[in-house]
Amino acid sequence: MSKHPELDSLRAVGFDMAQLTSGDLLSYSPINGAVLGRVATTSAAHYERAVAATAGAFLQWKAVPAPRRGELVRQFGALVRTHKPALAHLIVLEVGKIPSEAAGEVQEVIDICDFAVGLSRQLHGLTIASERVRHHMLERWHPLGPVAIITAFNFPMAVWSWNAALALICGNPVIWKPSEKTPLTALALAAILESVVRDFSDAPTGLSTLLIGERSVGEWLSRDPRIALVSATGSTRMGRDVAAHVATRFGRTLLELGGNNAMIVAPSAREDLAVRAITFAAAGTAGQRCTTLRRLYVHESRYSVLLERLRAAFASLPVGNPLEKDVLIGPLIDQGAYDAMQSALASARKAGGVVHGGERVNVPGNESGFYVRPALVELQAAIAVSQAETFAPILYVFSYRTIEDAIAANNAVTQGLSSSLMTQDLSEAELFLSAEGSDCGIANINIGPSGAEIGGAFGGEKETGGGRESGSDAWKAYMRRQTQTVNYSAVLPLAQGVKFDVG
Ligand code: UN1
Repeated sequence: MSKHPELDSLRAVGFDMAQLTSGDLLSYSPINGAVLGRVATTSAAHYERAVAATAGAFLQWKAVPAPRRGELVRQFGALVRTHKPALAHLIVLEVGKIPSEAAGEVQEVIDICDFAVGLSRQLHGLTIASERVRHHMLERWHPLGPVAIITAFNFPMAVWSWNAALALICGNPVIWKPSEKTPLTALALAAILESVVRDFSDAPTGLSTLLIGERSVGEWLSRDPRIALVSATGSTRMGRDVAAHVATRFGRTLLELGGNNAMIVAPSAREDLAVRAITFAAAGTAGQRCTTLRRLYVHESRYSVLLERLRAAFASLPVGNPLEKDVLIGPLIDQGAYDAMQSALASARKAGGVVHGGERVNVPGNESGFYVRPALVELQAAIAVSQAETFAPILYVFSYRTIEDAIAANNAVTQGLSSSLMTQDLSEAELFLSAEGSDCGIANINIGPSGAEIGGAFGGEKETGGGRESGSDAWKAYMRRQTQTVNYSAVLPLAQGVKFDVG
């Protein structure tokens, strides 16, 4: 009997957790610290073989018509639908998300596949008027080359799929280096894609590769001139290293790094909406989304009432084992996350902040898990820890007087991922969304900063890295642009009226 019968369906695609009993990398469940599996990490020799195969796969895959490439992604998405409950369960086990959020993450995978299938018939270029007689100009998009995808533990499936679904329909093979904290979710999802690739007549071997390993694997990929694009999600520190290595070889990067997302609650904000939006965005996913709400600016006229309601809401949040009914806040990923949270709270206290919550919560039977009560920290002004991203549920709360001050505070951090404003005032909303408003990649009105849909481009400015993944025209990052000029006349006029007559 399997210990997790919910996962049994995945055996059909070759994923069997019961067989993952040897290897140098251990996967722990944050729920109770139990070892879920042991997997082997990639050696340098294996890396060499894998990247050589990927480079070979590119030569074949780029010649396959894009709608046919879309068909592969359609089949993959269909299998993910079939296995959605099992995949979500695996996310609960390996990341500690509550089932509803884990299912939502798998839904993102399905949604981006649907999006990519449609896109495979819409990789539109341009026609451009030529200044020369009987000439025409075109702009076309061609496959780029092997795409490496480095992902973080907190969205162990969705972020890979945003990149992989687009990269594949754009004609590129994909190489995935998942977080060393979540190898099993990666193995399961990669097994599904591999099962589709195996049966797909025009898919070359090496189209999809999984490389399990530590930081060194990410560094090999960043330095490897055979990798056309490195798409990396994680800390700003990691992104800085990746960007530097890739830049020295003139490769491309797509970076989705740290966020420090804010919300402004204006005088006209609907209070119930604000409380729900804040609580989900700050405390949901145990504060471990890139888009998590970390700073709250409340108009001084609303401050004391809203703070009381938030204190009550945070104090009553059900924290516990995500496999148990009605739990909304699961564990932090590991002790490192817990220590970082406690050290940020200690710094805040030292700087005069008033901390509500934030303590460890004992969950009987799961004493090795790091469960915490989400924290509210009242501050008079920004301090070092409120300017940094701590990947834990800490919400720094400030009051403000004018919307201009609040927007300036929203923008006064080095990160620029997501932002939001709760208001019923049209002028404030428009100001926030204007060029004088939020400087982030994502700006929302009357919803929190997290929980983006796949249809929009996802990513942020400044130290968030500038990359855009997922919807809109993010696909262009996975292709190379070619400007073409065709002369169908019998003469050779030169552009700009240049004369160069020979013979
Ligand atoms: C992330 O945390 O890296 O917008 C991704 C959201 C999710 C994706 C988050 N759709 O919160």
